[in-house]
Amino acid sequence: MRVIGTAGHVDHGKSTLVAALTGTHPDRLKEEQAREMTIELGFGWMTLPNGQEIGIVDVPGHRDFIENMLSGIGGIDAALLVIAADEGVMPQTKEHLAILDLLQIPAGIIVVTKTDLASDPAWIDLVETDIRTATNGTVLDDAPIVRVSAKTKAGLDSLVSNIQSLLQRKPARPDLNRPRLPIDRVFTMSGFGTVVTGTLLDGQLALGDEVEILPSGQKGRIRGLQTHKKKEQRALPGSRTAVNISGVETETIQRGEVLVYLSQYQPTRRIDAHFRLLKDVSSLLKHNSEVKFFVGASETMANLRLLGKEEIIPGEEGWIQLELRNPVVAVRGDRYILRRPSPGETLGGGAIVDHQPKRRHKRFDENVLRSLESMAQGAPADILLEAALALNIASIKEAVARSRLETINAEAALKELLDTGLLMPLEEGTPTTTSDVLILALPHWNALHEKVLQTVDAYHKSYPLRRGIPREELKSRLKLNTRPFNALITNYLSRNILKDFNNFVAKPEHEIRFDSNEQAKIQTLMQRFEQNPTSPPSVKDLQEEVGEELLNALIELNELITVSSDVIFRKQDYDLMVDRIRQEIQQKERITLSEVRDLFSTSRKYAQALLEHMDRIGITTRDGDYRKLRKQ
Ligand SMILES: Nc1nc2c(ncn2[C@@H]2O[C@H](COP(=O)(O)OP(=O)(O)OP(=O)(O)O)[C@@H](O)[C@H]2O)c(=O)[nH]1
Ligand SMILES: [Mg+2]
Repeated sequence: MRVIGTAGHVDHGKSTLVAALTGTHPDRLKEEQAREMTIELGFGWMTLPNGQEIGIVDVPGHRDFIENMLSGIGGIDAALLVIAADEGVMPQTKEHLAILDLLQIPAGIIVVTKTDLASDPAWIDLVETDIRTATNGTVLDDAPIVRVSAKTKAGLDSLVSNIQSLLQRKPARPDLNRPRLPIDRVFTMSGFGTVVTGTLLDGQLALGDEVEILPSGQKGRIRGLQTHKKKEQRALPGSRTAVNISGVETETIQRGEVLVYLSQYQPTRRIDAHFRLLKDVSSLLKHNSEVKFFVGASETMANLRLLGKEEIIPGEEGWIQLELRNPVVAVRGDRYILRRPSPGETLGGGAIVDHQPKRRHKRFDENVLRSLESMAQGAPADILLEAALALNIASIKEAVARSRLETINAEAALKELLDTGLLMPLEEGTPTTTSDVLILALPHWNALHEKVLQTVDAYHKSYPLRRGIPREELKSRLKLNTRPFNALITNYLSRNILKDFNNFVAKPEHEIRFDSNEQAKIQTLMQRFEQNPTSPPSVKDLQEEVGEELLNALIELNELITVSSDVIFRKQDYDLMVDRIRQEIQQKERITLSEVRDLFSTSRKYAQALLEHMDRIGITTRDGDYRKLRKQ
């Protein structure tokens, strides 16, 4: 699932563009409609030409509402920076762009809209030159520029195909098995109760699960889940998600709180971070400033302590420690924004380096600065996990080599990742940093697991009369090499997720079941065997009579025994004949083909097929015209 968001100066046409894309105007409040201005976040969704549904967050452009914009922009996969052709780059174009850059939004498109108001294309060329100057060196440096008019609909198709190809190129949000939903809206729905919405990150939510709202710590249960107004059993990471919670009152939940599973996250009141002060802010940043801190959908006042410096001048970077007035839920790596409370101004932002520093740091301690430096590089476990993610299925040795970690760090990282289940060994064996054991990072494991179950299920649906899917076929559908495939199947068999017969695997609950029509066919077929047990109809006849699938099912179930490509007997007739031949040879030491033929009053064809079959499976051996029992 994907979510994109708008950005740009007030009145430049963001909401009108969203309305043109989705068919629904995102401004819902009376006040918004009266003032023709977005105040709160707006939401919509659309289906791309490839069938993928995406959510859209529409933000206000007015400078007074920039904090509302911040609460919705956090989890988006791509931004549409909307610029009106008649006005060009304006103050909040720049401010929103700076915010997208500080948050390191993964992708973006620059939309020059209202082109119907700028009749001279040369003017739009000038506007674009201006835009390129503004976006130079930011996350939108090489973003495509698309010219549209939401009024005449010109250029909208091109915008949509740009959105599609942009999202196709960017990986989906990972599933880290620890969902968090930064809440950007809370409301009561009559008949249902409390509903919270947000862009889901880092994991899935499932109906019925127990959840917690942090930092307040209230517990409840998921009564309903919706994505794009459709009911779901499960919400996927990266999707706009509405959660109906039982057990928590609407009034007790604040926007900015986070919905999580129990004991997976903890609120924090102190944060270490890397910070960049924007280059066109009005003044330098001093130690001990009061600032407003924004992360996820939350905001709080904070006291800022500068580490290793007396001040940061515009355009410069540094280390900071924030003491938060109210607790927030955030983790290392999250991007944040700082604003000056009054007069309101976006100062800058960066990445959280430690979300739970143990102490108030001494400001000029070389050790503290060095440790922040190395934490910013990433903890060894994160680095190893990234390496495993990049490799997909690989040996531990390969993942460690790719991570370039020193042995001692790699050992600790490996242990941590195996203990927390973020790395899954696919094979038995001691998982040391030098071992050949194949591993898989949890998100890939989850994806592979879904795919295995789906593939086997789909096969059972398509071929209900088969015992299972051939191993080779499953392997090729999963696009796996032999070793990882075998490891995976062995693992599944040992955990009873699949069962196997020779070269087939199946879901444990799968059984061949015949409907009444099939049962009638089987009965008729068996009567034909009954009439001539030792000279039954040919395989071709049987196939014509009941169809290949049904015939194969009876063979699978051992009701029929294939003796040659053309001869099939009923199990009971086959058993009798084999026993009889065995007895005859025991008495007379040997038997000829014509004796067998006469013994069962059948033809040479059947006698020969049966004897050759018995040779093949090791009961008899041929000696000239005779068959003898094979010596044990
Ligand atoms: N002619 C013309 N007018 C447009 C176009 N797009 C938007 N407008 C008009 O521009 C005005 C502002 O549009 P909105 O979509 O509300 O702008 P916005 O960017 O959402 O504004 P805020 O949310 O307040 O920041 C409205 O009167 C729209 O009708 C367009 O493509 N052509
Ligand atoms: Mg708007």
